[in-house]
Amino acid sequence: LDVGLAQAQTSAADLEARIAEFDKAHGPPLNLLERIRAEEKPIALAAEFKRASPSKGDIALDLVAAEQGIKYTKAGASILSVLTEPKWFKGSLQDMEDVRLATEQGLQSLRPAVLRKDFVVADYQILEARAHGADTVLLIVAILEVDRLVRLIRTSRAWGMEPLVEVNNLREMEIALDAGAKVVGVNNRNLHTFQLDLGTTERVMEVARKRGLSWDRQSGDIALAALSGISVRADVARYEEAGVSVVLVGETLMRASDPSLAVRE
Ligand code: IGP
Repeated sequence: LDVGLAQAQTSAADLEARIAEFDKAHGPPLNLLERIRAEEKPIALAAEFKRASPSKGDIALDLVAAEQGIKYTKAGASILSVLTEPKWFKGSLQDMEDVRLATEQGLQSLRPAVLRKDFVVADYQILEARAHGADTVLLIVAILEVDRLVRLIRTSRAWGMEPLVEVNNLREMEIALDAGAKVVGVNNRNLHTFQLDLGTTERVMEVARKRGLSWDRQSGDIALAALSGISVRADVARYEEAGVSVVLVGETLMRASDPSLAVRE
């Protein structure tokens, strides 16, 4: 994947000033692990704003990010994942900031955590995420050298964010856990082949089990999220059964005429 890093870079000092400003107006970011643990439902929902994708093409180009964010929040989402990658997913930092600002108050006692969904490979993207209202960022093991993954986890935490670390197979899960990831997202879709296999999540969980780690949602050592290809209630039930803490749903909710109904179904 050509990850389209050609966007203009704002200087680190500039971003740091913007983060300070943002925090002053809107408060500090939510910790992802704590936000997941605070959810009372048996499994938390991460609802994704994704206008298009490389595997599906255009999905819903004209949805208004702020409105969709409000719908997701009213439907009970604990996390709002927003694509910011412009080329393949037709996303933007503006979409993410709009979602954050629209879901800040009054909709739920605890607002949903906002996730920057992008190909994060450099520290400045983490600062950029924070400056635009993200509570957390996605770090994808498949596209990062181990040293870089470790560094990006450290940078995220230094800026008050617990990252979501994405894995697609057992080897990547070993790397994520070695790097100290606390919230692991298992992508059921292979990033290179686009092949979808909902059993990926359960298979990868075995690595944590073998290490003696627990993923109980309220008190586990780690939290697990299942990502991609989740479209019906039975898929959610399956992961709930396996003790997964979070399901992330994109395309299905973007196509739903009423996302809150889709969540119940
Ligand atoms: C969402 P779906 O099948 O519900 O639309 O999948 C999500 O998993 C997907 O958008 C995703 C993604 C990513 C996108 C998972 N990992 C990494 C961009 C980059």
